[in-house]
Amino acid sequence: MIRAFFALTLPDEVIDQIERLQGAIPFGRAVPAENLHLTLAFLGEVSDQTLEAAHEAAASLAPEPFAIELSGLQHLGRAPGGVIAAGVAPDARLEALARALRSRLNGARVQLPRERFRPHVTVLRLRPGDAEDATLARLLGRHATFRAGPIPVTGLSLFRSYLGGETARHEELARYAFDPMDGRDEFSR
Ligand code: 2AM
Repeated sequence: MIRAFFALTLPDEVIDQIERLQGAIPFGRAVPAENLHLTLAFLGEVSDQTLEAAHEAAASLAPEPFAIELSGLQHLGRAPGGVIAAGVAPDARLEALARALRSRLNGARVQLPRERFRPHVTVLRLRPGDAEDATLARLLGRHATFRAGPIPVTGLSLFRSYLGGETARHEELARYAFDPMDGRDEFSR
C-alpha cells in the first residue's frame, strides 16, 4: 500500500519566509523546508490500482493558473498536540480547485477521508505539553499579520509519504501542470 496525497508546492521565497517564521517560534518541531506543502486531498494508504485511478483523475484537471497568499497562523488539532499552520487568504479559485479534484477522485471511486478542505501549510508540529493554551493564543495573536506569497498555482503534485523516523519523507510521484506550455511529467514510481 502507498500513502499518498495531492498538494501544492511552494516557491523558494515563501519557503524562506516560513523558515524565518519557524525560527521565531521557540517550541515545536519545524517541518523541514522540503516537506512544506499545501495539501489539496489526502488519499491515505491506497493500492497501486487506486493510485493509478487517482493519477488519471488529477491529469484530467485543466484550470487556469492563479495565485494565492498565506495569511495568519492557526492551531489545528489532528495529531496529539496538534500543529501550527499558516492559513490561506480565502480564495474561491483554490476552493474550486480542491472541489474539482475531490469530485474527480470520487468519480474515479477513490475514497477520501471525510474531512472538510481547510487550506493551510503546516509549519510546526507540537507534542502535548509543548505550549500552554495561553502561550499558543499569544503566539497566534502575535503572528496574525503573517503574510507570505504570492504562491503561483500553476499545477499540483501527487506525493508519496514515507513514515518512520522523526519526520516523514515526501516523494513527488507526478506533477500536473495547468499551463499546457509547461508540459506534463510522466507518472513514475
Ligand atoms: P498537513 O499536515 O499539512 O495537514 C501527508 O500525510 C500529508 O497529508 C500531511 O502532511 C498532512 O498535511 C496531510 N493530511 C491531510 N489529512 C490527513 C490525515 N487525515 N492524516 C494524515 N495526514 C493528512
